[in-house]
Amino acid sequence: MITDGVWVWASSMSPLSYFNWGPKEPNGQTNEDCISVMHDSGTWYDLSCRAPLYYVCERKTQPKICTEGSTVIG
Ligand SMILES: [Ca+2]
Repeated sequence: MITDGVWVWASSMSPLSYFNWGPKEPNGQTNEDCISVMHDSGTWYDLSCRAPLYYVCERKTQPKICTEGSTVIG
């Protein structure tokens, strides 16, 4: 996070377009500027960037390829 309340990817500084905050998160105001993922629920929480953590990889989304007769639902 560079600006309070604006979450960005570290590599590109582009804003995140998806969030999966856990209950009562984010709650760190100016003290918790990084995001981690709960291993059991997959929900997110903000925390200090000084905490040693594993990293998350970015990847491009794959184009949705549908065969004839199928429907995209998500
Ligand atoms: Ca937090």
